[in-house]
Amino acid sequence: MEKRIIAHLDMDAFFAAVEEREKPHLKGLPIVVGSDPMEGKGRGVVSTANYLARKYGIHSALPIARAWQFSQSAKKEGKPEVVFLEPNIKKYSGVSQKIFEIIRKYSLQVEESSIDEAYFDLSFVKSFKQAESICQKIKNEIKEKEKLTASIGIGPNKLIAKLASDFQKPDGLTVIGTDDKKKCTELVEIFLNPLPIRKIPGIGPKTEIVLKNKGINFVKDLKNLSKEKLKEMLGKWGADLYDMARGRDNSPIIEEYEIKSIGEQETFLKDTKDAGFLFQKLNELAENIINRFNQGDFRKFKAITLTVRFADFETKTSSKTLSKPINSLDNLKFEALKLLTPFLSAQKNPRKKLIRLIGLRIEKLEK
Ligand code: TTP
Ligand code: MG
Repeated sequence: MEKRIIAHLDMDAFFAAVEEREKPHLKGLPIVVGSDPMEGKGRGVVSTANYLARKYGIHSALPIARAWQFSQSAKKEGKPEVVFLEPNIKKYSGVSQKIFEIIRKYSLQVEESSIDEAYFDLSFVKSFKQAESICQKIKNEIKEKEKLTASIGIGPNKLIAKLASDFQKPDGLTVIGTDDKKKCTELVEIFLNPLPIRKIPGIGPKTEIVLKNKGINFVKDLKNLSKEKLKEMLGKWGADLYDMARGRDNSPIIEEYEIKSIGEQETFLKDTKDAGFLFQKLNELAENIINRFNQGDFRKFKAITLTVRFADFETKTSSKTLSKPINSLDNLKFEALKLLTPFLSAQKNPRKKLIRLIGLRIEKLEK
């Protein structure tokens, strides 16, 4: 295989950084973007926290009520209180598009892998040094035009680029690689060995526990396990992990993902069984989904999935594939209602549990 030079860019504290840039009076304060904390009674989660708020122990996906508690404790210690802001996804998507446009000036092969992340191919420049100077230019341009900082990692593949972009956040530029193939492999190994296993994409909290129970804490420990052993422990994915621990990854840059589904969900302020309320919320979800569907270039959809989370967090889904594809709001509302109704009776809710969240998703989109 030809030598590759791959870069990965990840914006720093993205939602919070955009808010900070637009509200100069927030400079130097801890900021959390997430659902309304309602003075500690809020039930949603943190989308992101800026680096000052992270010092309080606040991070993405933390319950917003916990974030509120952390902020109150900090206040008691005489530190500034957290500024809580609600997300404005439309605004962040706009900024995201501008960032991707800047990257596209320097590379023709770009994979937008999330709202604030992209992989891009720089193999055409032939040297890691040149790739580094291009990435420095990208960072400078983002800083100048968008007043935001990004972290970029460069490596011989997507795996190493992604790990490298995370290595010196915020405002980092990390190169793991060199033009000599053998030396490059050595550099990659030196970089990977001491990383905690949790850093490897795909190792989540559950796999982490399985591996830690076997005394595997760092990437270098992973290398003591044969491919067969890893497969036995983790299934087919174990074989990929065997290669990843050695810094090997051939996955290509995927320029365009096909949108496969459109979904929305809502956690209620209070757990409920009120049918009128639930039907109204379901209608609102359907309206938002149809709006997003109409903005895209799909014409019909054929499947619908409803998610119900009960007060005790038990979560159930119910799906229906239609005999004929549909596209109207009324049809979606009607089908969604049919999926929800059994959860309000003994049929799918025999213990009459209250409902905490409902989610609706349309799938099998057709052009
Ligand atoms: P991340 O890149 O994971 O986080 P970040 O950009 O805020 O911070 P970092 O400097 O560590 O990269 O996610 C990008 C955005 O996606 C983030 O600003 C908010 C949103 N997000 C959520 O809404 N919920 C989540 O659980 C996560 C992880 C991110
Ligand atoms: Mg980010």
